[in-house]
Amino acid sequence: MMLRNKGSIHFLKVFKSSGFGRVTSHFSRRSLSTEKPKIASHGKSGGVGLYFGGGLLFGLGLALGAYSKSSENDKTTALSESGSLKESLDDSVTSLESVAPPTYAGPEEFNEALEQIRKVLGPDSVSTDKDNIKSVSDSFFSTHHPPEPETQHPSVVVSPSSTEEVSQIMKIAHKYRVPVIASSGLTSLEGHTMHTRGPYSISLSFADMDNIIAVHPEDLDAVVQPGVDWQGLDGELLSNDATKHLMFGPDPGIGARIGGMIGTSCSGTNAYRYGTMKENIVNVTVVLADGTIVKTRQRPRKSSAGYDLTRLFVGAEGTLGIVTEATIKLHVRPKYESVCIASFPTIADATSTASHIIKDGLQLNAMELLNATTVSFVNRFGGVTDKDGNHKQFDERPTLLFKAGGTSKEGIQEQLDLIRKISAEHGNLSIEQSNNEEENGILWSARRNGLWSTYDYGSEILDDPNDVQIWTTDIAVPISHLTDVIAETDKDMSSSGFLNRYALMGHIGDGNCHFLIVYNSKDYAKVQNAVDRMVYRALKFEGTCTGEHGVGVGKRRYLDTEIGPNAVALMRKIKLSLDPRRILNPDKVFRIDLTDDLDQKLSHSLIKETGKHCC
Ligand SMILES: Cc1cc2nc3c(=O)[nH]c(=O)nc-3n(C[C@H](O)[C@H](O)[C@H](O)COP(=O)(O)OP(=O)(O)OC[C@H]3O[C@@H](n4cnc5c(N)ncnc54)[C@H](O)[C@@H]3O)c2cc1C
Ligand SMILES: *[C@@H]1O[C@H](CO)[C@@H](O)[C@H](O)[C@H]1NC(C)=O
Ligand SMILES: *[C@@H]1O[C@H](CO)[C@@H](O)[C@H](O)[C@H]1NC(C)=O
Ligand SMILES: CC(=O)N[C@H]1CO[C@H](CO)[C@@H](O)[C@@H]1O
Repeated sequence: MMLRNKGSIHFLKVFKSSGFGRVTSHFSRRSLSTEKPKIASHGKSGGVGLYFGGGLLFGLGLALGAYSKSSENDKTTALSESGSLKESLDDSVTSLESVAPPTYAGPEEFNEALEQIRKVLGPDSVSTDKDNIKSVSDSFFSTHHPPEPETQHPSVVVSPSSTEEVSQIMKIAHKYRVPVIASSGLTSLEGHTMHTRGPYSISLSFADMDNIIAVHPEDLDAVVQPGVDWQGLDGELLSNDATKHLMFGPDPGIGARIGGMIGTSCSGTNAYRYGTMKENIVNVTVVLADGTIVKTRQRPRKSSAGYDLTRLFVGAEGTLGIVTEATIKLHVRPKYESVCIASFPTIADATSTASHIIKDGLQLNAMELLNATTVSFVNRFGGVTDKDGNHKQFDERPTLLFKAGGTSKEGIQEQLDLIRKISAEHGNLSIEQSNNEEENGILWSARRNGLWSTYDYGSEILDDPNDVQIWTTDIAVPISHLTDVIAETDKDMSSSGFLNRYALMGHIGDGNCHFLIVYNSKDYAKVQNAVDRMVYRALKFEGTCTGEHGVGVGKRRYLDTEIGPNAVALMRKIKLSLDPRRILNPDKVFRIDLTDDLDQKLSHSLIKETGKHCC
């Protein structure tokens, strides 16, 4: 690479071997039809534009780099060391200011791409059906909705059935610069699958890639396609004698599938015991932006062979590559499991009980916190019935739910006795335990029905019952700070007008909690401000803006504060290295375009439709 000194033109070698020659010529063609980027050239010569594609050399020797072009007409960014464009291609990180706005396919290129995809997949796997497109464009329970719904949707839903087909699709999308957004279960909550660059955009659906390819009981793993949903997987494992003693740990929203679960690095109530998605993936097959297929590693449970490419893709939200197969860890299902539910006078009593249990080293399978309001929403709307068919009423107090598991009933009873003892020391008001599977389900539904009950509650108390919005936030802090964060947030929320309009649910054993706020659209700004304060509070306590839901578009604004601008710029460097054309799920996790004003526009994003998508 050649780089001249300050004030002069940066000139970069084109990587011939990796198809960048094609890229360059295509780019020149495309750029003629693109709107004028807002970043001006500061280079002394003024005439030489340079497009920056990143330049990170990653473990497998992915051929990556930047390329240049030098035509007076090319209205793309010139990199220079003057003004705000101070970074060079040799820098270790990529600032937002140093990259030109991306350019994407217009209608003609899109149609050409689509024609080619149809040829590869056959017409049945390519749908332009209105309802199909609608179903992948937004969901009523998402915290964020496309601010420009008339354009921010895909024009097609493509459903591949193999890694090879995904690779073909990506080659074509790469060639024509078509944005591709993977969708699996579509239960993510932060606007993860928003087609910000629609309508000439592809929704890549994994509905047809839902096979369990192999289960290896002795190795405690399974190889699955991204369209496998976690409950379906559980059912399959249970239905076979050779595998019924096995389970998969992560348990996010009902309907979530492996591809999206990897995308968000989800967890759920089981993470306390079995870890998050990050700890439960052995290796993955991914298709990169240009169609390259990579297997991240072999199948042993541990390996120290090189960079951890597997985890590069877990939690990447479909921005770095498309997961087409995953080897997942299985665990031995507890032979016996019991659920126990205890109520307390205050949230602080409940959280100190939890801390006490952790300190004592009691290894439970799950430990969940519900606020009094959450329990009351479940009582009213959860529709839980006890074993005699009567409406089940839970004690409307701050509540802890526990799951204890083990190889013998005695072992479990020992754990339950300890829970009872510790709970009593912290002033428990009631405590109830299950005695069989059915009762497990009944008690656990207090947790499971939390979100939907809160939503239903919204339609009862809000001014406009036809405009129920739900803001599902997710913060995590070191366990010792959870009580303080909750208490401060509680005070803030009730004094800023949200009294009895929010529910609290916490994966307390992980220091992770969710506030679910119901509101009418007109109050958007008020909620956003309260959530901002909540997140910055969590950051102050050394926490994170998201413990498990991920960033999507909703939490991009907090990352700079949480991990620092350099860490974000490093993520951007990786993104641009793997996906130089920025076609994979654009605008998620962090900004890739200086001219992107999505954050301001999100406040206009509302949804009027009601009706449940799943469950
Ligand atoms: C009622 C309810 C309860 C929930 N509870 C929890 C909870 O307890 N814990 C929790 O963690 N989450 C929870 N969630 C959130 C949600 O279930 C998780 O984020 C889940 O991981 C999303 O999976 P999905 O298949 O629906 O992903 P999608 O929404 O389809 O996609 C999520 C992200 O992954 C990307 N993606 C999808 N497929 C692929 C692929 N093949 N390769 C690469 N990227 C891909 C997408 O582009 C997107 O960025 C809940 C949601 C709901 C509605
Ligand atoms: C994991 O590695 C094994 C062994 O190389 C391979 O057979 C398998 O296909 C890999 N799994 C994935 C999902 O890449
Ligand atoms: C704790 O719960 C148990 C069982 O419901 C109850 O008997 C006991 O009185 C409770 N403790 C207090 C302090 O209320
Ligand atoms: C943190 C939290 O959600 N607190 C609420 C718990 O429930 C009580 C009683 O309904 C509310 O007053 C709190 O604000």
